[in-house]
Amino acid sequence: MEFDLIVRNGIIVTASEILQPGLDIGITDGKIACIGVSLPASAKTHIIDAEGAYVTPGGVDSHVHLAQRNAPTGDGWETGSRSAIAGGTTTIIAFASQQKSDISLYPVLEDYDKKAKDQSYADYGFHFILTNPTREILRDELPVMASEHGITSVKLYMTYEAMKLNDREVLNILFACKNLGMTTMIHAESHDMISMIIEGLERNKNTEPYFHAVARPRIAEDEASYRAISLAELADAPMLIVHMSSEVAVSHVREAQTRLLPIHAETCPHYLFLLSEEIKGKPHDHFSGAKHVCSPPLRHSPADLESLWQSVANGTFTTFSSDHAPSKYDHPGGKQLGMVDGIPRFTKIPNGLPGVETRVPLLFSRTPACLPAEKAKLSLPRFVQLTASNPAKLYGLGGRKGSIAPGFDADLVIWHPGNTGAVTISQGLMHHDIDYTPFEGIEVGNWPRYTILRGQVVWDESKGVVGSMGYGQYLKRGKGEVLTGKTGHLPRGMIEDERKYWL
Ligand code: DUC
Ligand code: ZN
Ligand code: ZN
Repeated sequence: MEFDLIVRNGIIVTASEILQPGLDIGITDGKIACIGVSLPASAKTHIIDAEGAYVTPGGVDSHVHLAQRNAPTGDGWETGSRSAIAGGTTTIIAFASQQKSDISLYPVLEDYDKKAKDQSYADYGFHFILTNPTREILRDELPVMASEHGITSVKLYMTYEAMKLNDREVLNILFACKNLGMTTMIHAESHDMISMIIEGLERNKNTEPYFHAVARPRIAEDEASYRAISLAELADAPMLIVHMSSEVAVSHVREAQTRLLPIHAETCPHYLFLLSEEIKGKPHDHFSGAKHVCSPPLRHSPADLESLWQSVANGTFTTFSSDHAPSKYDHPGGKQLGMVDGIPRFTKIPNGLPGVETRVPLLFSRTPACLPAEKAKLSLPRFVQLTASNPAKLYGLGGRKGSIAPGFDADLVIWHPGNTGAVTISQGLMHHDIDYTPFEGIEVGNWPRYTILRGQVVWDESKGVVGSMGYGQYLKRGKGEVLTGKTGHLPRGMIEDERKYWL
């Protein structure tokens, strides 16, 4: 067997184990051909010596917003995907967003497809954001989107005037997606709780950025998460609740999982590393807190962070995504929209943070690869599950992305051996087109030395980004796998076959 590339002498980490040191990965035609000891090289084989470092699967970031109409100062495909590979992410699943006035998904896909085509450094796919789920879209268009275009997941919002769906609409989508084997992602916050609190805050002239966190208390996420789970239970459909930040909301997920319901949960770096204190901004410049405005908001207490870390470790979270949804800070069309005639108005600040580049190194920094075992927050296999293998399987890329095994795309991250390679995150190191990073000053014990996408080195820490725009391929995804629980349950209190009377 002749290899194009051999990665020698790595410690390969999979979703279930850390393989013995010193193995080689043989790569042919962009795929992993085999894993072995002292694989033979030919004259044309390129060799990378991992020098005993950990080798993990290329990251799969399943929650990324690029080129969104509602974030004109955010990243487009070129800069967002460049930032991804520089931080060890080789696959991005981004959003094609329907607006309420769109009565068909075809022009939406065409529009987003055009923005991404030939622009991406990373492999990519789309989820649809559904804001106007007409009968025709659910009945006629979603099946074609799944079978012909490989778009097998949708995201729904329970809040935001321009996007929110009512419970009946959510149910309709859950039934449609279940029948098609599509995954439903949901943004769970109670719109009515939030809008009532905002009215009171504005009445009392409490409009600085920090009040964004006050406007969206944990209970708004707790209630909506429980409601979303109930809707999924009634429909007997799999669901993933995105960007979870609240201990109680996560406990609802955990409780559903113990009943074997197919309820998945995602969290993001900012909910594990940052607190609402950040939104207060600098003492002489409270508005700078706008840099940390995202929804759900950063929470108040270190106990909030700790409870989420426990759910990272114990398996409650299925995925760990960046929710990269940035806007520039120092730009009149970005976060400065929240400064109106010299008065801060938190409701006008575009929501969201950059994070596609820092996601994988931040989580890796809390594994035993970077910390003494007693201080580590999660194991290396759990790191692989959360950053790569689980999102790949959940979103229909199993067998191709997210694992280091023969037959998979050769998407790899090679870290620094031993305890070398610590980096303090700073804006100057980033490859996005945003003017700040919310993680400024946080030290990570390691940064990817190489990112490899389909057998090509696309990030080499000593040279920078060496991949090329347009190398990223569109991924037609298959049906997602249910990774926790299973369908086929009766909601509590229903008797056998009760659903058949109304389905
Ligand atoms: N939801 C997201 O998924 N991203 C950014 C903001 C939001 O509300
Ligand atoms: Zn959201
Ligand atoms: Zn998002």
